[in-house]
Amino acid sequence: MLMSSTIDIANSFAITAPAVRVQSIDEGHINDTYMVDAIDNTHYVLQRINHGVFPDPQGLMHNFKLVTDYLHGKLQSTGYHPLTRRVLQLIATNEGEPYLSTSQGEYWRMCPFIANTHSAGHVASTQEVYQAGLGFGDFLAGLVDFPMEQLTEPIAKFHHGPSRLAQLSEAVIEDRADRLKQVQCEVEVIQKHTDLLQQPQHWIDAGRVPLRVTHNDTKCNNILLDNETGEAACVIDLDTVMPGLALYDLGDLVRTSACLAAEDETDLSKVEVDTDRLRAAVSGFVEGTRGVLKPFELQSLAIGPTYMPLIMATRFLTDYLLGDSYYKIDYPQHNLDRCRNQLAVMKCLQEAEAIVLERIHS
Ligand code: ADP
Ligand code: GN1
Ligand code: MG
Repeated sequence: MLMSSTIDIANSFAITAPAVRVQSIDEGHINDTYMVDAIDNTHYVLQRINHGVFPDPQGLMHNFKLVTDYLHGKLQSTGYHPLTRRVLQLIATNEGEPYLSTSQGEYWRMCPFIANTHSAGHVASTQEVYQAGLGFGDFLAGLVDFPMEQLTEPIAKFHHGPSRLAQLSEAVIEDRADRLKQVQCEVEVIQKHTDLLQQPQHWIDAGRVPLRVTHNDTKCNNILLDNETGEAACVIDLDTVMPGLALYDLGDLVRTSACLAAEDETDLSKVEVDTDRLRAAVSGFVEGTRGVLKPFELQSLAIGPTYMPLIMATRFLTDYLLGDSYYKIDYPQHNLDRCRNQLAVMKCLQEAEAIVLERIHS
């Protein structure tokens, strides 16, 4: 069947009444996301999975279903009291499939729209950052007994520093978009931080930190907060849930919430750390994990706030050198601006290590 519009796509899912309106939600760098209104005044989120970024959408959706079913099962079991009350839930297609794959090779999924919530973004208040930390920590703790071997890796070696460095080196050699001359300085800065890029994998190899089911994309806007209570309501954007380290999840939250500038702010004098928000992120996250993290793992969290912006800077620069094939961009230098911004974030988060340790031991 040829699908003509997003309304047709929306009506391929088993919703309670016909979809009548579809609006684009322009947040996020990866998927195409739409809000769908149905005639009975119910609302949904419809997403086209970015097939270029995720080479195995079936595997990704397999993870999504397993993880959300598991968390729903836990929510319904007596005695489990999560801090985050809602869990995303897939709406099946009219054929009873968990997602739609079209004859054009597209993959779509639908979930209920979580109403009366907002995502905080980089302008979050200290209290919102604390709640985001609680929610992401709670997500990790909720999956502590999940059978990790059942998950596929939607993107291989997603936060693996040595691989990201190797990808950058290959992009430098290829210089496909003839941009290397502009970015020699950024390449050098990243290469100077090879030790940091290797540190988490060294710890994994030495058995010092355990792999857990982590979210791996704990940007501040990937958690919805309740508009009335301000509490963490629902963790979203589950595409990258896979084995990872707790330090990735704390690190990405700090990266996106403790600095006072947007990820693509070009006035780097605005990239400053707000130590209250930094402390709030750490306190929320650690409390949210409710004792599941081991002693060295807790200490390892301290490098998350510099490791994650370094990983992002490496990825943005690689994409810039490769001609912008991965991230959505708004203008030609967008990825380079993001890279420079993330290097500034890493620099200003150098002091975070001591603050994280102090918070953990308090
Ligand atoms: P991307 O992978 O492109 O970042 P997300 O899954 O994060 O996509 O969705 C993009 C945006 O859509 C989110 O930042 C959030 O604002 C909104 N969103 C996604 N899912 C829901 C939902 N179930 N309810 C309400 N808003 C949502
Ligand atoms: C992407 O999907 P979104 O916008 O939440 C990216 C993350 C990066 C982030 C940088 C699958 O996240 O890894 O941290 O952009 N997601 C993927 O803003 O690559
Ligand atoms: Mg997102």
